[in-house]
Amino acid sequence: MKLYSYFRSSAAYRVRIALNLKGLSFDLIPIHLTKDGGRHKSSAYRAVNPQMRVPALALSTGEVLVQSIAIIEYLDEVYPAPALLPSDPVERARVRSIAQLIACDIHPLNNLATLNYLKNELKHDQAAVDRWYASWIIAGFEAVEAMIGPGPYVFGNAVTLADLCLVPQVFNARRFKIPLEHFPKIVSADAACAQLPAFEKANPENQPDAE
Ligand SMILES: N[C@@H](CCC(=O)N[C@@H](CS)C(=O)NCC(=O)O)C(=O)O
Repeated sequence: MKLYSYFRSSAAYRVRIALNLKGLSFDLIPIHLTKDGGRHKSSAYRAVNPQMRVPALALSTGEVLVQSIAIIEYLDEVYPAPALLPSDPVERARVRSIAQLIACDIHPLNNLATLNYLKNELKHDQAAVDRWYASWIIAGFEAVEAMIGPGPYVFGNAVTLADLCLVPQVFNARRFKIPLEHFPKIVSADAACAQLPAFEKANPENQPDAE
């Protein structure tokens, strides 16, 4: 398999964790999101993913999957161990609700394209963009903190899709210096995940394209 990735992309980070947890080897193809005006906008990459975003996962059959959650659920179906979704339907829905809260309600508002639009099209200054960024993280994390269990991971003793979404979002929050002291359960789940080699290996700082 080939993973089109960018070291700082939190959506690609989710997929890197899933591949590592499942012990799958893959070739990492870095797609720089800012050099040359964004290499994800090249015609070569557009042929891989018409949405021109990372991640994309090219399977050994040549088929290409996009959208991190769809990719992770595909991996979970084809390589079921360790399971990333609980078998109980209510628990599964709870795991997916945290994953979607992060992937659908926080991340798109803070994505590179959104931040660039605020700056370049709407002419907001960096301070206003930073306020925008922080406000969506904080609103989202307040909900996550209220919804998750005492740990060690987001939903108890097993790592789930929810952890795969939370850890990259915490990494981003720290990068943008968002105070996390009001989110002790989030910080503790993130710390528990950090102990696992699959998460450590997927960390942006440990990627071949890290800067
Ligand atoms: N919902 C998508 C989000 C993908 C996405 O937005 N990726 C970002 C990096 S985290 C990207 O490629 N951004 C390029 C841009 O904003 O122009 C997923 O989960 O895969």
